[in-house]
This record gives sequence, structure tokens and C-alpha cells, in this order.
Amino acid sequence: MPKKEKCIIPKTEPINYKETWIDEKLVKKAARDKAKLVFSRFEEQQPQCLWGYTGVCCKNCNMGPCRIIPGKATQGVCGATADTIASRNLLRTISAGACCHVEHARENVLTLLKVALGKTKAYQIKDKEKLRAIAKKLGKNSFNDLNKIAEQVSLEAFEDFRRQHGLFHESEGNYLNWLKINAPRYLQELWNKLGILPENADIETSRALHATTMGNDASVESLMLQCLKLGLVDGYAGMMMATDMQDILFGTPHLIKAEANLGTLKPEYINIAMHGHVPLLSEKVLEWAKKLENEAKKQGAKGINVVGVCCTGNEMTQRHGIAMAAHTVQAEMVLVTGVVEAMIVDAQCIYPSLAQVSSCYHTKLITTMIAKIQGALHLPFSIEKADETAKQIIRIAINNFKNRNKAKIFIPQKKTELYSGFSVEQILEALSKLNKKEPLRPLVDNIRAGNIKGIVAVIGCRNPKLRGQKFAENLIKLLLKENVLVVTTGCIAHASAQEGLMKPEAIKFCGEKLRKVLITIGKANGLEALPPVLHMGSCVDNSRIIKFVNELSNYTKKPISKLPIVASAPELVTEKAVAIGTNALAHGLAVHLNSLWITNAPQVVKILTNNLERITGGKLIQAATPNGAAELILKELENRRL
Ligand code: BF8
Repeated sequence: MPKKEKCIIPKTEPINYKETWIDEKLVKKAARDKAKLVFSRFEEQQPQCLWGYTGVCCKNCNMGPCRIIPGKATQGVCGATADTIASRNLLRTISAGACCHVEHARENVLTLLKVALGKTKAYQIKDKEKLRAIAKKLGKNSFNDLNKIAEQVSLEAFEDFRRQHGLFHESEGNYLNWLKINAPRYLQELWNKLGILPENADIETSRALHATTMGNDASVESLMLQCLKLGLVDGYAGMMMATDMQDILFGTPHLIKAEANLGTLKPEYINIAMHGHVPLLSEKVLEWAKKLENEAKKQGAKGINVVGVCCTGNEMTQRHGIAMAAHTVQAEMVLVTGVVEAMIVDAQCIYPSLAQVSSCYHTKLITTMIAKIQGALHLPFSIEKADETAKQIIRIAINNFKNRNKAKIFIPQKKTELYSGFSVEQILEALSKLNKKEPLRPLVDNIRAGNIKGIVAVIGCRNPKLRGQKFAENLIKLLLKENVLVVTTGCIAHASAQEGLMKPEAIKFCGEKLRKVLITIGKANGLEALPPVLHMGSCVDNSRIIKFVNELSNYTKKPISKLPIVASAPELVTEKAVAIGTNALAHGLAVHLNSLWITNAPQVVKILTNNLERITGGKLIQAATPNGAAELILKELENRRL
């Protein structure tokens, strides 16, 4: 607890580059080029505010900002306690995170509807089988015409943004279609009893904002239940819907080889970095990069090298084997290489600092969607003009090749191979080589026999607060050694790939029992071994992990809370990541975080780390070192034996 108002987080020590993933030469080059990187801004922010850090700062009205000062001010001006403030903050955070995924899903649904109605030729239905399977679950598969099916599926999806109880529906108890067709029955019943089945995504985020304004919901219990509800909005009307739509439009990922890290940038090529989240844009840029390759060659380049940053990277890798050049914290470093003709950004996790960094080089920073940045060129993206915008982007990059400053080029020679494409469909297909009738059987048998101790989803962001320390990589290695299978998404997928953990050779990090299982599955699929860390995609594809967990629960007839499965977001940054974690808690998973800003709100801490276990089975576990995290995670797996 802070004794006085002064912030007390100590100033950080100099970074020891040898123990980090940060390329020291690139950092020094950035300083020479006058490009300011995330780490120097982080230093400037020290010491960071402890009131915010511990969750007890409220600025929801103008009587404040208020903060809880033990022994002096135990309530805000309105009387809100530390727990009310922290739970309100948490609900706002989860709602904001859910909004990102919901907006992402909505864009995709709109695209599918426009395809179905013949209003765009820019996109097609690639995975017809998946569309039909979803239509069947929605009871909309009685049409022969694929476009009619797509139209019906889109309209059912849109219901999840507009359903109004008591207005257009006869009775209450009507809730998200995507939840209804995907979540296990027993959980739907539990969530119904708890009153947390979401009516529609938009109304729930709106209600959450309403509830957390001055003079509204002050009941910690009620606010925490709404947190779970918004977690479900994020999970089903956000992530799962977004993934389903993307698979329908761009294909469901299957096993594919790719490369990762900054060394995937190519000096003789026109390099285009795609950064953000929405494949509607990146798919078109990829298509036009191929079509306009000859124009690039006329400029003296060997061709066009499109690479991916953060989740767009994950999306392009899992479907096309495109290089994952960088996670979010490395995005600035992509520019510092001096070989990037254009960086195209769309939405979410895009540092505004990219404008300053790109201004030190010839790189054109192009914004296209909601993430607009002063100093960047804005080319608004629309479904109807997707082809034109993509073409324009490629030509801007081609014309910019001549402006490269050779004296400013430096590409760190770091790259690793990886396997990607582990959708649920691909995992089941791989397992079906061992048991065609019951693909999950070999996995469950190996878990029961103790050959696989459990499955841990190590996911989420890289946090510059860790200043390059390899928390996620070290945690994963500790888990693999204990025969734990790891699945990953998001920026941690980049980190895992860069560490060489997503290729068959990485079985050297595994305990003997897990190694044998991975070799058996790998060999049955034409690989030396299955990689011990499975790349399941971008952050919206955490839905794939939940889908897989739901499948395991259905198959074993056990609640998720009794399965040896744990999630960890060891370097959590964004509001989205908090929403994803809450979705996992609502499903009954134990979730490890390296710290969440709730520590000075004892009731909130108790609910998340203790009481919740008796309600959904979910539980927050916090540990700030890889060893501490591994120990707690292993204990959770032990308690959740099949
Ligand atoms: O959605 S892992 S920093 S990039 S929030 Fe963002 Fe976190 Fe990276 Fe993708 Ni996810």
C-alpha cells in the first residue's frame, strides 16, 4: 500500500541485452537515426502511477480524480470504495476490449452479407464446408444456394448486435446465437442462472458504460458478474464470430510452414509490413502484391516481400505462410531496418509512435481504418473499394523503393522456421491419423496416462514493462519440460516462433513422455514431430482455443473446470487481453497473469482468486516470475486431472 501520494515504483536498471529478445544494434541504430523507441518512452514514464497500478484511481466524474489512500481516504468523494472503483474500472476495461473484437466481427459479417447479396466481387466464400456447418447449427441449412445460406448466416450473426428483449422477441432467455450454437449446454445453464447470458453485444457494452458512471452500480458482486458477461460478449459475439467469418471468407488454416523475426525483411525486395488485425485488408494487399510484382521489378527490386506484424502477421502466416516479422513491441524496429517501403496499419495495438519513427526513414506509414495517426497518410478502406485501395497501397510502396537511404539499412540476421495453421479442424485432422473415428481419443488417453500433463494456452501480448526479458519463452520451456503441451496465439506466438519453439526440433525442450507423443503424432502426419507449441492464430483466434476446450469437454463429458487446461497471459497489455482472460474465467479455466491492476481492492481480488472457483470453476492466479508462474500453473493442472 502506498504510504504517501508520491509514486514509488523504482527507476529501472539498464537493459541487459544479452538476456533479452531486443536487438541491441538496432536500438543503437535507432538512437543514431533519432528514432525514439518504446523502451526510452517507458524510462521517461518512470515512476509510473501507483494509484492506477493498484486499481484504486477513479476519474469517472469531475469531483475527482479520486484515489484511495489507506488511513486517510478510504472512499472517493461520492463514497465509492476501493472495490467499487476497481470493479468499475475492470468492467470498463473488459467492455472496451470486447468492443474491439465485436467491431472486428461486425466488419466480417457485413462483408459476408455483401458477398451473399452480390454487392461486392472483392471477396468470395472460400470455406463452403465451414459455412454449411455453421448454417446447420443455426438451423439455416435448408437452402441449396450457397449465397442464400451465407445471407441467412450473416443475418443470424447480425441478430447478436441488435436483439432487444421484450420488443422484437416474445420472451426473455433469448441470447447470443454464437454462444448458443457453440458453448457447452451445462455452461449455458450455469450462465443463465447467474444472469450473465448476453442479450446483444452492443447493448451489453452500452449497459456496462451506463452501470459504471457516477452514481450507478456500486455493488462489487453485481459489477463482477457483469465483467463475466462482457467476457462472454468478447468470446462469442467478438472473437468466435470474427474467426468463423474469416475462415469462411479466407479459408480455415491448415498446417503450413513459415519464418519469423526481423531477418525475414529482404534488402533487395520492396518490403511491405502489414500491421494490425483485420484480414479484410491484408488479404487484398497480398493478392495485389502478387499481381503487381512486375511493376516492382521494373523499379529494380527483385519482387515484393509482404511481411506481417502483430496479429495481422498471425493471420497471414496461418493461411498463406507469410513471414511473421515482428510482434507489437517490435513494430518500431521493423521501420528502423530502413528497408520498409510502406507499413500499412488498420486497427488495434498500433503505437502512434510509428509516425515519428517512420519519419526518420523513407517509409510511408499508411493508416486505413480506425487507427488514424497524425503524420501518416490515410487511405480509407471500404469493402467496395478494397481492390482499389490495395492496388494504390502497393503502388505507393513500389514508387517509394527509389527513396531508400542505403546508409540507413540494417537488418538483424535473425530468423527462425515455424509451423502454423493449427485450427481446431487441423488439430482434429492430425489426431485422426491415429484414430479416425474418435480423433480426440489419442489426446485424452495420453493425458489420462500422464504422458501429457495438461494443455496450457500461453497467449496475449508482449509488455515493454518486462524490458525484453523472455518471460513467455522461459515459462513455456519450463512447462514443456514438465510434459505440458502448449498452444499459443497473438504476440506470444511471435515470441514462441522467434525462440524456435514452433518447429519439430523444439521437442528437445520437452520432457521424455511428451516428446514421445509428439513424435508419434508428427510421424503420422509426415513430420519428424508435432511442434510442442501449436500456433493457433491471432488474438481473435483465442476462440479456436475455447472451441477446442469446448470439444474436449463435450467428448470427455466433464466440465471445463475439471480438465487439465490452464491459460496464461504472462505479459498482458491491452484491454482486449483482459476481456479474453475474463472469457476464459467464465468458462472455468484457471488464468495466470503476471499482474492485474486490482491489488488494492481486496474484495475484487478475493472474488477473482477464490470465490469464482465455486461459481464457474475459473480462478485468477498471479505470479511475476516464470518459475513462480510455472509452479502455480502445474499445481492447477494437478488439481484438474482427467
Ligand atoms: O490482439 S497480443 S498486443 S497484437 S492484444 Fe495486441 Fe496483445 Fe499483441 Fe493482437 Ni492481442
